[in-house]
Amino acid sequence: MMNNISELAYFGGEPKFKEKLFVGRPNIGNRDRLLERINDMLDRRWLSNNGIFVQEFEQRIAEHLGVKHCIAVCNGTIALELVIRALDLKGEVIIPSFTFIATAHALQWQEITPVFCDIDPKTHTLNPWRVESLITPRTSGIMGVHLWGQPCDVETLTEISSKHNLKLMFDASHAFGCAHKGKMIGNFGSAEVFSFHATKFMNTFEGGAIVTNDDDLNQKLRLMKNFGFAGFDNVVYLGTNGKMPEISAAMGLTSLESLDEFIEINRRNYYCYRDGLADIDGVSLFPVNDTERHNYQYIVLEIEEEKTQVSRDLLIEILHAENIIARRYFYPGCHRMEPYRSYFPHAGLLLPETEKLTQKVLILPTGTAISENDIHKICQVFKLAIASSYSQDKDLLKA
Ligand code: T4K
Repeated sequence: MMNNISELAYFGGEPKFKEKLFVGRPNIGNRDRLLERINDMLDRRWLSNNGIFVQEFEQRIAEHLGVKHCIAVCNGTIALELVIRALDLKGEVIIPSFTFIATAHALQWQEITPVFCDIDPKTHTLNPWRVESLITPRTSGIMGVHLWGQPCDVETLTEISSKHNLKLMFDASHAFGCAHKGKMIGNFGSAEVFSFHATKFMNTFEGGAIVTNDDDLNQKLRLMKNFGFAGFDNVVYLGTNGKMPEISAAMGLTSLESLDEFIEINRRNYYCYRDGLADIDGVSLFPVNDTERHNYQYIVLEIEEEKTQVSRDLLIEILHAENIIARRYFYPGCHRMEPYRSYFPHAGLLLPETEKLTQKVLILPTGTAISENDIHKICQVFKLAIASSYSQDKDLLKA
């Protein structure tokens, strides 16, 4: 138990962890099963191009989500780019700025303007009423992001998109295994996109998937992800290389077998953090709706500096000194990154909630690499850093 501020590594004490604790440490399922699959793949000498692991992976995902089609691809960014193109989006598409940069880049890469919309500070997702005010004659679609696995206001966004004849898609990169009103994420809009990057709750090393209930879109996407090939020597469509390799699908199939365990551990960690941080004024844990299925993949804190008397950024430095590599996702917001910062230098004026949130959010490590004991220690560091700000050590912390 630490009692004195001088015990913090930031002030010269011993770091609480010898090894770094990362946000996004991959979950690894049953290693033997994975190696068995890799051996099987090597024996069959089938490494890519719609192999049997990819086909099985697609089928399992579609079953798990109760969705008609799953198209496995090489990463989440390509998945977004493919859907944007297959839906024929152009001109302007409304998205949140409070997201990972890939959401915006997937549009700009195809010379479509991402129009940044503010978020609802309670849900951290698109504020649908603000969306409506940003629609222009150039708007072709809306892309919501189910940030941290928190579903967007799907119903209102669906209403707005139908009223204005716009396409609606979702970046569900964070939301594999989450549900909205009893229905799995993956069933909303024209299509939804998952990322299975190493840092995600369920990973395929690198990888992603598009899910849709639309047969025509499925056909189109399958052609597009394979250069437009519809059989040997027969290209019928403009395409790219978005294929998921077999080794990724082998990892995905193995991860799917451990999904319940990953959720259980993340859930345990979430509640352990919730209890450990409960009494700290000015620190709030982003709530998870326990009545729906959820993956608990992100431990999202909001730091109110007026109450903690320690800034979010100083807390991050204090944590890093202890080898707790906390992150500021998604600071400073897409609109403050290039090329958007140069294109739209005043975008922040329409994004007051985003601007506030990017100053407050702090993400802590979770997943199968983190134990309850680790979490107790992380919470102690938090408590000591914040409690000290009220004591005689205040000047030291502010220095
Ligand atoms: N849309 C949204 C909303 C997204 O969040 C993402 C990806 C995408 C779209 C695009 O999907 P992909 O094309 O990536 O499939 C990371 C991931 O690289 C990125 O995939 C993810 N979002 C984002 C939220 O997090 P960074 O910039 O934090 O990456 P990095 O290299 O700092 O890694 C994060 C942490 O994970 C580090 O602290 C170290 C740890 N780590 C990482 C890897 C790769 C490991 O411990 N082992 C590993 O193998 O973006």
